[in-house]
Amino acid sequence: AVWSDLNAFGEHVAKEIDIWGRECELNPPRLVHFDPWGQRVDHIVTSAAWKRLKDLSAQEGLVAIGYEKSFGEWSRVYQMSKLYIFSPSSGLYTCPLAMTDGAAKVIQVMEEAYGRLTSRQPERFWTSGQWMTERQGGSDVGTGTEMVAIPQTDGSYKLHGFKWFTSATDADMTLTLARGSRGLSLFYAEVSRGEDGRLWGIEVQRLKDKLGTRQMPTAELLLDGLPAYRLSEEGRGVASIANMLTITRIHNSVSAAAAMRRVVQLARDYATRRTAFGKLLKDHPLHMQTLARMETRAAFLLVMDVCRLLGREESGLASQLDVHLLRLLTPVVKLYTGKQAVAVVSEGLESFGGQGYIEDTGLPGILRDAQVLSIWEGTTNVLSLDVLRCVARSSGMVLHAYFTHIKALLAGASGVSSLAPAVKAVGDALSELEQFVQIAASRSPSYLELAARDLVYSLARIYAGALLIDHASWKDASSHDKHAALRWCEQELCLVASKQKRGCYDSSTASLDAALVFDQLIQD
Ligand code: UCC
Repeated sequence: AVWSDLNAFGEHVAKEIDIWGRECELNPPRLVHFDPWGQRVDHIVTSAAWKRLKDLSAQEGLVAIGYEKSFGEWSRVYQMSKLYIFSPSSGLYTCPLAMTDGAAKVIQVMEEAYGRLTSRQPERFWTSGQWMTERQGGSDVGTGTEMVAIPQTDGSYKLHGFKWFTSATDADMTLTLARGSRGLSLFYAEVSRGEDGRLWGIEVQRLKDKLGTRQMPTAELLLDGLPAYRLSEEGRGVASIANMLTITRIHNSVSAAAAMRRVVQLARDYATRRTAFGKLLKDHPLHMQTLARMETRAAFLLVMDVCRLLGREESGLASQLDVHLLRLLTPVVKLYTGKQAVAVVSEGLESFGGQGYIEDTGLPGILRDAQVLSIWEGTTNVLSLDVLRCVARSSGMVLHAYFTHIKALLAGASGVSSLAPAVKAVGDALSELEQFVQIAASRSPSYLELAARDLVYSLARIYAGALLIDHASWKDASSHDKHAALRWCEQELCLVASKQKRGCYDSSTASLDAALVFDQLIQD
């Protein structure tokens, strides 16, 4: 059933939806502040294609599939596979879907709104925003949130403040953080209009002029008495929105893997059509080497493994090991695939030569949109620190789960002789990583902070290696599955260990880094 749905949807994407996605890029949203009679209306005008994509998202169950759970623990893998097919042609409609999915996860007790977010009926379907970023920034939301929530006599609240960055602002509702007497809490608010046509409690100040994601409206909002309901306990806002962040980070990873695959497919196709220096690009070994290095299988497996774990958790089937792995891998995979996407898409554009730089090919937009993947939903550094925090908060149990699972995957492939070099490489890297962790555990927090990025890259590369090996040792694996695993494992897998040996995280390093950045002279 899943296979036939994915096939049919793929056909639809290729033949029709892709054109809608392109239309969203060519007809970006605009903001109309006043109607012809001078009344303030703050209308975000979106293209017909954008609206069609909303209806389609409901009909295809792009959020609903994850909640209907018709395929039990595999429902998330199914839903995210569908989004993977959709994403590069979606005109960025995947962004409101990500937030809608995240909100659905958080508000399951609110029957009406939950029913709308997970509906398959276009006329009922709602999308949700996630308004977290204020003028102080979007990373340190704990201290940067100034929005206040004023309690009302009926138990509801009114929100007052300024949201500096709200994505897909044409949403029907939102989740947002605001400050009450006992710190930050999580609030639910609907976006609606009064009889005079004005938005209730909201003024849209302006739309953002962004590098990419231009298909989607992103706005600055002044909230002045927006009616809202508190969802979390008072002061538990960040912890409560964390569930939403897990979902949006997984969506981000799906989009990153999909963007990479799209550009690889385009580059591959072009190589069979374009002749230079007397032969097709595909017959130039150096060109083929370049495309072969734009590896996407590892990213795909990383993403789908996180979806597998999410599905297990949501079906009540997750072991403690699964829960730990999901917590650890969500930031790891978001961070790693986001960075990979920028590099792979950039290389993909270059493989088209000058044409990769020309707007009407549609190629530059892929790069612009890839750049956001490492920024929103937590930058690379913020997520690296999130990994350190989840290791500390679990007293190392998330890492224990990681080591245990990889060893099990490697054991499953031990009988496949053609994979032996890859199995050895991952096994050696894992030992190095265990040694690193033992040494780092006794060091200062600043030591760990300097190592955080390299640690997460190592976690991602080693885990991807194990997944590629596992996939290649499957009975139906092809020769290129094996080749992909061997190739991946030829790179430096545990860079944090080699950098540690070179003293890269020692106490003197931070001041040397600063001296380099600011051209300061150093005393010998
Ligand atoms: O909204 C944005 C753009 C919208 C567009 C979305 C579309 C994306 C889809 C794309 C598809 C195409 S951008 C906004 C982005 N902002 C962020 O993502 C926030 C980044 N910053 C962080 O993640 C930080 O690490 C913070 C805000 C979580 C750190 O704040 P705190 O206050 O220092 O937090 P703590 O102390 O670390 O954690 C507070 C509580 C703890 O629980 P308790 O109190 O029970 O111990 C943590 O365990 O929250 C819990 N917690 C988490 N739990 C924190 N992070 C997590 C987590 N990731 N998972 C589970």
